[in-house]
Amino acid sequence: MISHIKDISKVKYSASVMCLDLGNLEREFKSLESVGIDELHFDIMDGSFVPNITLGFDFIKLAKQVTKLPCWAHLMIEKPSRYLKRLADLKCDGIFIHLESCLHSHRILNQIHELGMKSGVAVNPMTPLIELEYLLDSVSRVLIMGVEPGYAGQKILPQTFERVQILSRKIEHEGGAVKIEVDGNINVVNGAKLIRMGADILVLGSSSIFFGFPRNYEESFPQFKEELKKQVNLV
Ligand code: S6P
Ligand code: MG
Repeated sequence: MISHIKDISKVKYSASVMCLDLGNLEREFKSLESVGIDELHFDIMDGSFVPNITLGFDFIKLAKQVTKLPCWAHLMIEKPSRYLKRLADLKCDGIFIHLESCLHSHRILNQIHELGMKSGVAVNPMTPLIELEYLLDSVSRVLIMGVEPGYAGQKILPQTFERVQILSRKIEHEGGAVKIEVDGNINVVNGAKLIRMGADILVLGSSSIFFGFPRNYEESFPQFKEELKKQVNLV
């Protein structure tokens, strides 16, 4: 595997809120903040763009009340422009829109910026990367989906690694500042390969630290990072 490693100490970790213990959310948010998670990732699904329905705005509202963690909304919905203002009012920090859900993505990205938020574009595993061609100057991040969106607990699709590598090289070649975030089945082995391919931010879900009750992030998060560090040098 041709490596394109970035400094692992600069990798950021975003917690997938749909994988938290939803019955104890306030405690969960505070606990993730105290162990040093970098930010929260809210999967918002409408049952139409994806077959599942998950988190709504009140989850972001609660997170903003009880933590200082940055909140990113991953909008897996039709017509995402309907909800940008609502998210801005909640002080959501960033929004991912799906390339596949927007006919006029540039306009929507501008609206997100005008509302004072950061923007990202999410791409499904089967969408050719060439479709990002004219958007890289307009976003802070690209969210590469390692799985088809809709559910936690899926297996990463093998092309994800190459896709991250191609995108990372392109960004570097063009001197861009866009960050690459990856979402879906981030375990130690996949996470390490993705870091080597050029990932900057990893979305953590059921494959990494969100298992068992009660959750024990004091133990699982440092352990995950430690194992990841070792694995990065092995793959
Ligand atoms: C999937 C969603 C993701 C999942 C995350 C779960 O539609 O966008 O953010 O919540 O992938 O992680 P895992 O480790 O269960 O795949
Ligand atoms: Mg997501």
